[in-house]
Amino acid sequence: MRLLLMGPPGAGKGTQAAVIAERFAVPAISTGDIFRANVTQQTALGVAAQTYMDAGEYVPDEITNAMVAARLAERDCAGGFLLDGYPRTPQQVVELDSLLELTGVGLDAVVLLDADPDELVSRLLARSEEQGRADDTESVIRRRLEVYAAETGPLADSYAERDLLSRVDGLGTVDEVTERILAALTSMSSQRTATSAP
Ligand code: B4P
Repeated sequence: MRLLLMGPPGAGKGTQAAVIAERFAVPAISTGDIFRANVTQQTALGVAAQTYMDAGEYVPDEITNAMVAARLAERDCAGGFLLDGYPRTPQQVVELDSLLELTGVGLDAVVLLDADPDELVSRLLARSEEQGRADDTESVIRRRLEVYAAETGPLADSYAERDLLSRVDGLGTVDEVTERILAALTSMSSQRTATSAP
């Protein structure tokens, strides 16, 4: 299973990625988590990423793409992976396509999780009380939502044109959303089987 999980900040990508990846026994790869781990350890990558993250901006493509290429080359990704929060820009889509082309495999599905902006803001503010993440202040959250709408939202169309996209409502309990994602993946897989049947 090679799966992408997309969606605005707060839609529940990180939460669902852990559950869905476990279900399919593939690694969940969150670019946000990798950046945060590097920021905590103050590596060169973390130092380069921190200013962008704290402001709610995307880390530049060349940094992000190199990091993902290195991660996908690790042995645990050979049988599949779930990418959470990557790609987020057109250049990242191009990079991922060429990485997959090199290995001769394609994506199985792209799940777009969505929820209305008020719900997104309130979830992230609740998280800021629990975890104190530097980018979960209200002004930075609003900026992250703007950046998502301008740069990442439109990418869904290109995956829809390739018949890879499934839109899933991110409102409801975590279990309800998980069930919706699994149902969407099953439905996409049966449609493909029906289409490819002689
Ligand atoms: P991320 O860590 O990916 O941050 P995010 O978009 O806010 O998603 P996150 O996974 O944290 O939130 P989620 O929706 O799961 O990225 C952080 C930063 O890293 C970016 O702003 C950027 O600077 C940089 N970055 C990352 N990837 C990049 C890339 N590809 N290119 C460039 N820069 C990149 O969940 C949010 C909250 O909702 C959680 O607290 C959760 O508990 C709660 N929640 C989840 N499901 C719920 C439900 N059903 N009901 C109620 N609450 C729920």
